Amino acid sequence: MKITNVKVLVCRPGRNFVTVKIETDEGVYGIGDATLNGREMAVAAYLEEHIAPCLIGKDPLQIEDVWQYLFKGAYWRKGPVTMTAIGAVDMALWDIFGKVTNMPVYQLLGGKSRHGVTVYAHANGESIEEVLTNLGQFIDQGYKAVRLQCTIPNQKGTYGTLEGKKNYYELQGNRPLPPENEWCTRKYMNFIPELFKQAREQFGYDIELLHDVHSRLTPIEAAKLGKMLEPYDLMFLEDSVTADNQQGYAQIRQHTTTPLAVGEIFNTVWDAKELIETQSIDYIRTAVSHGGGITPMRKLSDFAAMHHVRMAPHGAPDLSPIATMAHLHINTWAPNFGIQEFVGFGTDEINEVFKYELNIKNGMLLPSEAPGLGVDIDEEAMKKYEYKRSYLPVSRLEDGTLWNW
Ligand code: CS2
Ligand code: MG
Repeated sequence: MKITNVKVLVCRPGRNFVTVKIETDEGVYGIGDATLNGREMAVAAYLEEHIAPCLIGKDPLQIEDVWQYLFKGAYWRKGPVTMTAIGAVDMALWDIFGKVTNMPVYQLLGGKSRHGVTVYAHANGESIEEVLTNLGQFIDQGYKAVRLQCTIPNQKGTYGTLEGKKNYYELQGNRPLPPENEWCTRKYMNFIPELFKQAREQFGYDIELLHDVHSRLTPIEAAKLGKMLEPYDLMFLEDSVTADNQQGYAQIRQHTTTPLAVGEIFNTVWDAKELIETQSIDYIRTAVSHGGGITPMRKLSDFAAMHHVRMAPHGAPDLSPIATMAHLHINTWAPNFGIQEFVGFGTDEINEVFKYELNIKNGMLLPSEAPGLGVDIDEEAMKKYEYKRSYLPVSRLEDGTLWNW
């Protein structure tokens, strides 16, 4: 079996997605998600110009060797652009492997470790009242875990919430230049414990609650927040600090028992090595697309399991349904699966382009039994939705200092 063609497809059904399609001489093809939010065309060019020519003629079932070839063979390792490109190719090859063997990818990884993948929903709002109304609705729908994000009073533009009551906070798509948000740590710290206090008062302790700080704090501030939130028993506090300096998490750890999660911008297992080895985190959030594919996710999962760290892959709307389905397979298999972020089912436009079936029951996604990843694309529909340059916001302190968004 040989790879005969590699297509790089860019489209914008409401937001930008980059998709790789790998075709073979036997008519079987595989697809992978190569979307890197706000830097889409860098990955598309990397794939088209630097990866595609090397794949023609290769055996698509030599998945490990192709992965090593693209990682080691480029000399320039790592980084989000490189690893997202490799990740998409790797996903597509696992998809082909599944189709050729007529098995779902979770089966090829080692089979089912569970009958369903528990997810957490997003309850966002411009006031505590609004967040709690949304939380109540998710509980009624059977969700077992919900992330809470609320607009911080007197602060312009808060992560995870959108004016105009849009649910998909990053689906705005059309941002010709990065919008700017404001950040004030004191306003945030003064407000956020109250959100969780009221959530627990109203809904009790059966529901798992989560929160994403989006890297806005320093380690000692994160330690303080973790302590303040201890009475409200979070499942995890996400990205309280950037992990560029992995030792920061050890510092947080010394002060609080609030479980910690990080990793959605990680590209390799090396980004998490110290965090995992020192057991400074509880959940690793690396995504299959940005982390180089299913092949390294499997290694990451095994490495994390040895250190009591569980998998909680990133699941924001900028991951296409292909990555969502790949996560579903990894999570069905991974013995140390923790939880999956889930922002809901795609919009009509997204579902016109990506063909997949997601079944949710009692807050759990059920494994897909289709061969391969269980997702397809409609290339004709993709043509209707042209790419438009778009950016994530940037963040500044009130005095103008550029901060982590
Ligand atoms: C986030 C993301 O889902 C999350 O936890 O942190 O929304 C993130 O901001 C985007 O995926 C960036 O593209
Ligand atoms: Mg996050």
